[in-house]
Amino acid sequence: MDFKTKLSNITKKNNSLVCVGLDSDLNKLPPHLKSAKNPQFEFNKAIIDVTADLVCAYKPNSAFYEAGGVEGISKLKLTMDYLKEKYPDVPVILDAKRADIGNTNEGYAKFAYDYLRADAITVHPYLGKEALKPFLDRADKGVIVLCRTSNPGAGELQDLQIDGKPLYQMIAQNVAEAWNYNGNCGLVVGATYPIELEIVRRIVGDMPILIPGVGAQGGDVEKTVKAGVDKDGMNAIINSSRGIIFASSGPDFTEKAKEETIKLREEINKFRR
Ligand code: NUP
Repeated sequence: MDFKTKLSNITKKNNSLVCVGLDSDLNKLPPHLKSAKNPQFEFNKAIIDVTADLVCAYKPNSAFYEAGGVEGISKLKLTMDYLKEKYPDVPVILDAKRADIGNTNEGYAKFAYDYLRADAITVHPYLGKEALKPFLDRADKGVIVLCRTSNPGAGELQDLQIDGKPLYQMIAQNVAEAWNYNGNCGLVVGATYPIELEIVRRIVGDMPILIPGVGAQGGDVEKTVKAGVDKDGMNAIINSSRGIIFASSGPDFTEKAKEETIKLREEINKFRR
């Protein structure tokens, strides 16, 4: 099943636009887990088991696993395998922001889609459509392109004017009109920029938009939802990582993570059309 259909099915089934970010920084794990054999995996498994019926996606950020070298990657693989086996209907987005020349992208695509079995990956648009072909050609998998990121300095390049339009709008337009030939593209727009989010939503229709920046980065949930959903109240993947997974660092971390996920899901649903 392709990424967009999978996303739509689980959004309806779980009545949720919440994506839980599995940014399981080894240094921030609850102390009682640090002595476990596979701490990052045990942590993820515990978070996943209490949230799987409350989310529309999971998004592990590769950085927190790459930081641990081979050991870290093995915990990411264990997490991906666990999700595929136990919760196959929940899509998993590998947040790795890859992109290189086409030949090299073949390797990145194999790692994300075939080895890790991710349903989607985040990529940079900088090398253009031609280079991204190894991702874009995989009709069954999602390609989520950075458009207007959540960080304070996002505008330095992304707002540069080209033919009277900021670059991020050109990217949204190109992805919607040319890159999405398999219907498998999405965009990333930060919750910290609701005005830009609304503009991007207008450009791309019902394309999925991954929206990080609520929770720890302070994005406003009401503005995010109103600007980010499509006309049917769908296709916004609203990510919170630290705000959910590190809500508590004690033995009650699963209960707190569940509580925060429910709270965010309910708040989002208040503002969906
Ligand atoms: O623009 C972006 N902003 C952002 O925070 C694009 C992203 N992919 N992210 C990622 O979302 C970031 O790398 C992290 O994995 C997650 C946000 O985490 P948190 O601020 O909710 O803890």
